[in-house]
Amino acid sequence: MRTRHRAVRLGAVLALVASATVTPAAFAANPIVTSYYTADPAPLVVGNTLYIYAGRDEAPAGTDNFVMREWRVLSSTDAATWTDHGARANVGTFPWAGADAWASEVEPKNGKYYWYTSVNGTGPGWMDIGVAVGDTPLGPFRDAKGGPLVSDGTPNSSGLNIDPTVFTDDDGQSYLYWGGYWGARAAKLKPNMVELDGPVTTPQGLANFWEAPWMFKRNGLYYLMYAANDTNGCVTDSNYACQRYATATNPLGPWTHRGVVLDRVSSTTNHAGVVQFNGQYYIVYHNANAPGGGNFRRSVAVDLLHFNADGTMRKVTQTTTGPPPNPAGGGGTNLAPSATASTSYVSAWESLAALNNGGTPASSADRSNLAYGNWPERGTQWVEYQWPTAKSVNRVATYWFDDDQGIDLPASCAVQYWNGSAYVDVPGQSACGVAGNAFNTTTFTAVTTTRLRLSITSKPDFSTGVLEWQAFQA
Ligand code: FUB
Repeated sequence: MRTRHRAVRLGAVLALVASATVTPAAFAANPIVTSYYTADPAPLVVGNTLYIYAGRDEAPAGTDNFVMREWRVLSSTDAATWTDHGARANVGTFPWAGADAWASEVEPKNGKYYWYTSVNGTGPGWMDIGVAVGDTPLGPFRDAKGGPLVSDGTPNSSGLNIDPTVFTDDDGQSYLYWGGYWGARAAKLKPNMVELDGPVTTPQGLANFWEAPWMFKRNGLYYLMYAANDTNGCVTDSNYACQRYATATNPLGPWTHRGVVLDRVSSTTNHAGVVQFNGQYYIVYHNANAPGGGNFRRSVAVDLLHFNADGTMRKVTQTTTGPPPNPAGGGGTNLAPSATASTSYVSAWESLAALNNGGTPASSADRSNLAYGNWPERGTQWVEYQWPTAKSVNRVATYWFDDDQGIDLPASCAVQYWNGSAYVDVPGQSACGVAGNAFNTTTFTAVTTTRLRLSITSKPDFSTGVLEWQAFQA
């Protein structure tokens, strides 16, 4: 990996290019773009939209160097289908830089969007951290500082000043993390987001850190995920890398290493980001899986990320299909909280209140917002919502409970409504999904009713359960 970056440095004399204007195009499945190469993805949720900021690999086939001159933006409203917004910044955005549009991340603050980038400055040293700013997630972006935020001249900077990740805590304090060549670094940012506030620190406890940090917070716990390339449970060939992660109770650590969350991918570099969108966690990363792909012709992929009840992350399953569409909660009003729930049966130690208490489960085993279960009943059971006045409903989203004991994911389900004299299936319903660890969305022709029912049929020898059931106004 060291050789790789050095080779890039020697070969990096790149022309500036202007942002291309690209007609938005739709993509789906993994990799999410196959018409050109994308790398170093950084996700960001703004409203109902999930953005991915990514570099573009332009290296011709057979080239053993990065050729990267621009940063691009993709967006989605369901984490499954993507729109290409083209290049929104490039090395020319920074008049003091000349090449190497490496990894970046966008952070919203002060009503603006700050795009922190790795870029090769023309001053002394090699890679720097630059920061551009724009008024919308799509820009236009302009240099926010007139020079690097971090360079080789910054006291205690990393051996390779790349891969910025910015995190803003609940108290409004923002932090910058970055680094490569085994040198992780962290610093507070001033409220203006373009100056470091205090000394650069060296995070403690990030076992085998190599590059590509990604910082986030979940349930009060801080997570720092990063690329490692050790051969002790990470990869068998140190030219490749995995994603390890550590947790802390303070944004500046000390950190406790928790394990590997993403195994090696098909490219030598491994760069990832984590985001919660519509109640579901996702990991975005890159690989070499697009046609003609390679270590310098990488492609961005998206997959589901699941947490265990103790806050640890489950290892990611890398797919070629990508996650199922997840528009749940993204648009539409969830009518469930205003409904009264009832059921054919609930176990005395479980709770019907789980259905509509607004929880966002981390996994199908996550009981932190209560769980509805009907053990030891089997066969077909139901849960139901009743409203005092009729509601028009055309979509539900169900997060199933699975305790790995007597309760398993169901064999099948159906959405029904009270038509005034009987319960009947809602018309035109899409498949009633029974996947674990995600919201299963079922759409149907709108019905106006006071009672909506979820009929659940168990697998033989198991009971069933639900962690959250959302019902959306048409
Ligand atoms: O894309 C260039 C560099 O490769 C990134 O900055 C690193 O994280 C690695 O992915």
